[in-house]
Amino acid sequence: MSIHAPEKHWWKPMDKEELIWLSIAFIWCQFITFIMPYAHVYGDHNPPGETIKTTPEEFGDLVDKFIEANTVGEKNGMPVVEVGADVKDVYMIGRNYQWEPVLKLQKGKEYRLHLSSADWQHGFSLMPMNLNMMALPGYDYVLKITPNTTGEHVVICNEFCGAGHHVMSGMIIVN
Ligand SMILES: [Cu+2]
Repeated sequence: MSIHAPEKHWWKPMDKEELIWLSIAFIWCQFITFIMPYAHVYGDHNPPGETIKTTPEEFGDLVDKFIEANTVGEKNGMPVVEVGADVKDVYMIGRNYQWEPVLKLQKGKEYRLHLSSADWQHGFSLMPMNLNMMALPGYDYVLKITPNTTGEHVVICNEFCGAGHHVMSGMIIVN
C-alpha cells in the first residue's frame, strides 16, 4: 500500500508545448519510416552487388582453383592473378591473416569481385579509395566494381580478427 493514493485523474490534458513536441516526434517518425525503405532501394550508399550463401570450404576451393588457373606471377610470396578479357568474376579470400590472392585488374573493365572469409570476421578495406566491406565466413559478397585508378592499391583488414590482424593485408594492381 502506498503512502499517498494516486490522484483519481492522474493525467492532465496536453498543453501547447507538449502538443508541439509530440507533433514534431510524430512527423519525424513518419519521415524515418518512409526514408529507410526508400534509401534501401534508391540510396547509392548500398554496396552494389549480391550476397550468395556458401561455406568456408566451398569458397576456399573456388579461390584455390581460381588461383591455380590464373596465376601470372608472384609478389612477396603471394600469387598474382589475372583473368582473361572475357572473364568478369574474380575472387579474394581473407584467411590466415592475409587477403589472397593479389589481383591484377584492367582499368575501365567491369568485374564481379567475390569476397569471403575462410575463418572468422575480416574487413576488406581498399586504400586509398576507402571502399569498405565486411567479410564473414559462409557468405560470398559479390561487388560490382570498375577500377578507375591505375597503380598498386593496398587492401587492409579493418575488423579486429586476432593476433595477426595488424599485418593482415592484400593488394589489387590496376593496369
Ligand atoms: Cu583483421
